[in-house]
Amino acid sequence: MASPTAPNNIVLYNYEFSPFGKRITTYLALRGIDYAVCQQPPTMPRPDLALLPIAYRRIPILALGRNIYLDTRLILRKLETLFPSCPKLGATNPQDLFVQQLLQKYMIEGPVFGIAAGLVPLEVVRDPVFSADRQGMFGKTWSEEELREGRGECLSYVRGMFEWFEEGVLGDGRMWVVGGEGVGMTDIEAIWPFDFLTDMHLPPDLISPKQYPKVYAWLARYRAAREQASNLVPKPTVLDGQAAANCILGSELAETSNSVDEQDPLGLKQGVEVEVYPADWGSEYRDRGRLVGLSVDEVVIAVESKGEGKIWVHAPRTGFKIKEVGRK
Ligand SMILES: N[C@@H](CCC(=O)N[C@@H](CS)C(=O)NCC(=O)O)C(=O)O
Repeated sequence: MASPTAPNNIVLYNYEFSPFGKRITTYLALRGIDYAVCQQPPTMPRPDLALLPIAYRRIPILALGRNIYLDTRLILRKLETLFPSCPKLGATNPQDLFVQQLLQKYMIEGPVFGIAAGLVPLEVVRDPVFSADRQGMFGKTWSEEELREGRGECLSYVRGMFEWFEEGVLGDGRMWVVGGEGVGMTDIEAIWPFDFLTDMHLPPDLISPKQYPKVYAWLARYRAAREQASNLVPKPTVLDGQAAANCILGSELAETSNSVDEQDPLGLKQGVEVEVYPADWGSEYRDRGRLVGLSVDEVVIAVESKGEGKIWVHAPRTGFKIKEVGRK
């Protein structure tokens, strides 16, 4: 039997209820880009990724050929430059693009996910495997008691976000954040915490379609568009870990640009051995390789994959640390 292949050479490592993963699956569906998915458990270990090998523990991760992209900010940026025959979703005029970029920074680089995660149902942290796995994430222990105590503060913050969108950008009755006929990248950047939060048990006397009809209607339009788009494209090809690794290691590098900015304040030279890891959480999971590329907004390292040649791992600069191995 022929070995399975990944449509468009894309393999997405994801788990179904990942709020970040949904940013990518929604984007791919809306653009009609076909891909393969390798489903991951919501907690460590993730042996499928060790086959590559990737140390980074967050989800999602996207492979395009032998290039592996970490973090949805970078994944969306890369995908937006590819597949020119599928209409792109990014804002096109400078003001809208700035709004899109600011929303991304606030929603991902700001406190939003940490606060939203503080509202997960208590059943979730009653699972000892889950709470042990997430120890230390956002400086929390993920005990039931801690979650109960923090709930009021998290709800106040989240209510403020609903209020802000209801009275602010959606206040004039528009359908989408920067206008237009359909979901744009700005909606993808802005909506995912609302999408995540409204799947949890928010108190209906505080946050519901009654208090925030415009936000809920926007979310309903977004979910309907996602559903409709998903029905128009083939279902993603599902690959197990070995098949996914075979597809990736059996392909070529899809991106080979490799310059290191000599002006970069870190003063790193091309070819030095570095570790790349998230700055906020999961920092003990470090990818190590030779520095291939460094720019204001991206770092690229070549990682040796046991007898299978090198893969390139790409990460955004913001939110990631780069350390030269052996340098004090
Ligand atoms: N900034 C990252 C955040 C990714 C992230 O924090 N993912 C979480 C939620 S889906 C996760 O992977 N949690 C599970 C884990 O760390 O193992 C992105 O945009 O991709």
